[in-house]
Amino acid sequence: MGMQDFIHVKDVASVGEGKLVSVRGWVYRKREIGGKVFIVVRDSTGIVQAVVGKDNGDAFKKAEQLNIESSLVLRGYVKREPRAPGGFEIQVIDIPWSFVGWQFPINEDAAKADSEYLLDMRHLWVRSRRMQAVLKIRDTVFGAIHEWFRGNGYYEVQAPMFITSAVEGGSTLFEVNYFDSKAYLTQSSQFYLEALIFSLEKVYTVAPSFRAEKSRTRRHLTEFWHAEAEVAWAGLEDIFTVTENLISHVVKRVLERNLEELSILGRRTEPLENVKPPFPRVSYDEAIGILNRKGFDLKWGSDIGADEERALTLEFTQPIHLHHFPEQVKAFYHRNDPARPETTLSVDVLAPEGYGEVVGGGERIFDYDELVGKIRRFNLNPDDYQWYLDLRRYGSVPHAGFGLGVDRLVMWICGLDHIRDALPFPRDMRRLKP
Ligand code: NSS
Repeated sequence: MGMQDFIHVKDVASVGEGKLVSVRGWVYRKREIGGKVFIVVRDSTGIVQAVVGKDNGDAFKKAEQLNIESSLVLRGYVKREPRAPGGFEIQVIDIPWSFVGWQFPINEDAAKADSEYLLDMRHLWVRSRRMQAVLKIRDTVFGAIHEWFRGNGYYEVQAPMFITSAVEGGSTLFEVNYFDSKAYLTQSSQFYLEALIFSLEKVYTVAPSFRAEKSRTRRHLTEFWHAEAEVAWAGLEDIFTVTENLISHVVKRVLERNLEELSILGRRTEPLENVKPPFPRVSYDEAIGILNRKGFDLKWGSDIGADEERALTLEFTQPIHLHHFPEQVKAFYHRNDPARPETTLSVDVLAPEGYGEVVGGGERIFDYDELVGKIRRFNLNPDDYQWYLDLRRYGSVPHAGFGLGVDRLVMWICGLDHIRDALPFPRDMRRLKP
């Protein structure tokens, strides 16, 4: 039997009444009433009801034995049936292949009762309609990111995952044994992208980043997918433009391709329909003002954490550019604003509806002495950044870039409560399996 002999479940309705079809899939639901077995069959495209009558002895016996998630191939005639999902069912004439297997360990009660159990069972739970919907949206998101960068003159590059110095601070570095010495897992490909702009000018990468996040929050993973870009001759203004266009493009593609999946997730589309450039710009100073008027008590210079971000984003219907953070809350490589040196030419993009930070970026220090001075001011050792400093010794240029947390973007687009549901096999401080 070749592939061409089978149709996908979503195409059953369009084949038309009376046609003989074969489908392959898994048992989504099964019940036996009035001498008939009703099987809801699931494949990667959807679900369809199939009916096996008692008069059909051989197929009936096979159907009776099936468990939830047993695999099967069935053949039958398409019939209009308003009560079936999708309005059509398959009247089965035979089941040429089935694998009954063990009792599936996840049932609806278990699913509702305990999210830890579902995480332990993630290798099986990825079959659920919810996970299927998230994974399809995630596919659109990754595809749209590549599409946008490639359509806008960026070269895709790859950076190493084993590295020797911190980009985003030592406290979240994962150390690994590297033969007779030690190495770390990368927190960000940024420094490598900075090296590559001198070759290719506009570069991007989509890769894992690793952070030893010791707290468990709704939006932190220890291994996350990072879409990062770096551009020669670019400044903060360019990062505003690039990030708002990129994010708007991704959201537009999801709205074009995934309305069905958004509906399976119960996700309202209206907040996504609002996403169009330009995004409102809010300076750090303005943000402190807004937040303190809303009852926070923030001093200038304090960090804007998850609670503050949530409150701030609820004031807007679009993602926002939060820019000009004080020096002390941003990593050492951020360029200070010459017009206001206590602040940096930095930006975070915050997703609306309380979701908060999905992007961090801005201008980089391109002057050698300024960079060495700031490394020292941050109590870091310039010797740890030798090759990075070389980029300021040879043909240095103003440049800027950013990192987009793709899992966080998927979390917001899907309207999920927790980042771990935005990817198939999440990693956090307590979870390395499955
Ligand atoms: O730490 S960032 O804010 N910035 C950087 O890593 C820069 N070196 C990127 C660059 O300019 N090339 O992280 C960027 C984004 C952040 O906004 C989040 O969306 C995401 O990466 N991020 C995370 N997602 C999930 N889990 C964790 N732990 C996490 N940390 C950052």
